[in-house]
Amino acid sequence: PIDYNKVKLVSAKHPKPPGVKFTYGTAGFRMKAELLDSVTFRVGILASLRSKKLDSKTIGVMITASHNPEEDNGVKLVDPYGEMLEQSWEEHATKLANAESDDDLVNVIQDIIVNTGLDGSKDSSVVYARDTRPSGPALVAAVEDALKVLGAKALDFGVKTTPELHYVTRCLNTAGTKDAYGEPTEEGYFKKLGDAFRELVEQKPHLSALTVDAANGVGAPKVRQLSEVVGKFIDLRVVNDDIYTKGKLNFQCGADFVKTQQRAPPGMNLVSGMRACSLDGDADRIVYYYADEDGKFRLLDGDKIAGLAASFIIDLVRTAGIGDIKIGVVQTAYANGSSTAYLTNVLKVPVSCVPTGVKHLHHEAEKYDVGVYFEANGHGTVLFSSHAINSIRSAKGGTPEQVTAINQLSALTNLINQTVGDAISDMLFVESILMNKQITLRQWDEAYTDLPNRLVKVVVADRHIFKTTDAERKLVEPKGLQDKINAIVAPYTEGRSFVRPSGTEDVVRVYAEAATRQDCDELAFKIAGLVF
Ligand code: NG1
Ligand code: ZN
Repeated sequence: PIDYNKVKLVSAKHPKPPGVKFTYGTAGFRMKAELLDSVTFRVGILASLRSKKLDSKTIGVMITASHNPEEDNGVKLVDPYGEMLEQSWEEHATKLANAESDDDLVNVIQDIIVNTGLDGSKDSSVVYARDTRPSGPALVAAVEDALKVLGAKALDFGVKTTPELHYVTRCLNTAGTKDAYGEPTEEGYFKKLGDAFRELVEQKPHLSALTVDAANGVGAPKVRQLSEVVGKFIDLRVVNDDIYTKGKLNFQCGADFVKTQQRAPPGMNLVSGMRACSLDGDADRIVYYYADEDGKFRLLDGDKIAGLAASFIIDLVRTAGIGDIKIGVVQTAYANGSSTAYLTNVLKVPVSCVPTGVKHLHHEAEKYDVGVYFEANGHGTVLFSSHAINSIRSAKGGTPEQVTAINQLSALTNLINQTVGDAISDMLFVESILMNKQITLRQWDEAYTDLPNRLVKVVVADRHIFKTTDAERKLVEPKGLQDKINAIVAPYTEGRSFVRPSGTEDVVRVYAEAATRQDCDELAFKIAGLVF
């Protein structure tokens, strides 16, 4: 049973900053690190409660603020199979974080116990990890205090990428079952990826070196470790790998910088012929890029990865002769209009549009046998249903081509991290496709031409007054604003624009695309002016 007096005593060492209102958003709790001590302690408590609720299955806790500045941090929970925390528990998280006093905290814990019908006397088990942020160790200590006071089994997974934590959580909970996902260790993770990658590319000629911008984050040491496993097949050159100098994390580098600035990180010296990609601060996003013959920067973002992935898998399934496999792609409103047109008209694959946030994409992708989902910013993965996996594993194949395609599909189910978007796994996935097709980044890029687009942040007094519908593509509130947006967009050729409140920052985001760069910028400017 839970010793509430002890909870209060330890909670007193992790006091809530008065007056601050916390919300468990699309990326868990995320803000300036100095505000997070009490939140992280309480998330530790929630992790233990969640484990008790789920028959002592292991729950994951990740401490990271992804692509956000180094002085920020964040904390989120991972459910037993590596998914995001079940939505109904987000509310419990928010209530726990906002309990003003230690007594209130105990009341909220007791409410959660009653509300969810969990048995407080059950054992609990929690695995946790952090990225390279300097604030990480202190926040880990806060989680550990919580686990100790609740008597939870605590597994410190150390400094890891977010997707590694998702992976290990699933491994721990499936060990010894028919759904076993892999060895619950970092070595197991790299071995699983490495074996699958080798299977896919062993016979293929090598490509030129790939420069990997690791955002001065946890991706740097991890890509180096990966290199030890796959170095025979792929030449990885890590840049922006300084995880020790203060202030460097995500600063003028990384996937978010490259995607939003639409340029290479300064200092990379991207020249024509080079192949490059950028990870974000916790290595769950990746974007590719190159310079064309004129030295002009060209981005291959999450939409381009989704197109490449879908086309490769469609071909494999067709060649393998496995019928009855429904392939679909899931995007958000931020997907470039040209990518949606390419998927729909050229690949002829069904496309769904869902609200921003991985959980929405993930759930929608689960509706297909093979569900490809990517956010334009480079976060995404491919999900294989158990029907798809069984069909692939039981397929025999009559011809050598069929056998190869079946083996490749089977390897893909191991290469792709099916718990969450994973920059390292996605990078190997992309590389294996490029090696199989023997194509350059430029040739990949030729599938379709992006419409010029612009994403702007607008700081407003209260972003919560903005309410959206239709997968966030239309505003329902403030009343009348959507009509004004429509009127502004109407005259622009291939014009599209929408406005939504961010779920991770205190801003409203304005997205615009149009046939020309000038039109697009003008459109974004006008719509931002409306919102402001
Ligand atoms: P918000 O702040 O809700 O726009 C951002 C990204 C999402 C997602 C989350 C979680 C954009 C436009 N939005 O969400 O795609 O990645 O962060 O990290 O890139
Ligand atoms: Zn991230």
